[in-house]
Amino acid sequence: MPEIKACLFDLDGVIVDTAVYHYRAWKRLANELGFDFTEEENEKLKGISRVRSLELILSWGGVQKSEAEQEELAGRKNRWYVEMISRMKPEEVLPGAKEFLEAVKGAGLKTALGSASKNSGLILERTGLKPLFDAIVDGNTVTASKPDPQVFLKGAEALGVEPAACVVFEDALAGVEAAKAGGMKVVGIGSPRVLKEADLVVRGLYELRPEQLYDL
Ligand code: B16
Ligand code: MG
Repeated sequence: MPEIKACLFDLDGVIVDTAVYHYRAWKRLANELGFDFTEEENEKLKGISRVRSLELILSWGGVQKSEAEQEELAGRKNRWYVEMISRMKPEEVLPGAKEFLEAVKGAGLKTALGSASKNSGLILERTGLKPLFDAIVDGNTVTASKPDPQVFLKGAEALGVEPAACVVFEDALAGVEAAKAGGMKVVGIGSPRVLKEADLVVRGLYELRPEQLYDL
């Protein structure tokens, strides 16, 4: 087994908690369309692309829209979402995330972002984390969503590291499955009951030290 050389990070739920902003924007959209949207439903959208999220929300609300209308609705939601994330601050980085990124870089490992979001650039800029990533692969560069491994395979390729020498950090089941499908090690962030396939599950990056990555 090759030695670990790179870390690939999901964004929402691992580095920052943008789910709360997604929730507010989707709820406002659902309410405008005449139905409600719960936090439980929002949970099911973690790691899911914007287009697919809207399809699910419309089906839960029992509403049908044409493709052109869906494009307009997704755009409307995104404008509200961007308005909120434009005000994000470095203090919103999840506990231990910045320190862990600095520690893995200090240990000589490469880092990449592997996110479904098309807004990852803005989030990394607002939180001051951009310089800590050697490569960024996100919703703007991928054509297949998690659980397809494309986002992580592209990250490994951008770093010039073989997949087996990469560790992925993921909070969503689809993301853990994507990493496994790509032949990578995975640290799950969340509950071991949900993220069963992960090699190790922790509550947050604050619980981890780079040395632990060599024993996965
Ligand atoms: P956007 P991740 C995902 O981020 C979110 O978890 C998911 O809720 C969102 O729909 C998706 O990004 C797309 O985001 O609308 O900004 O393109 O967990 O893959 O970092
Ligand atoms: Mg996530």
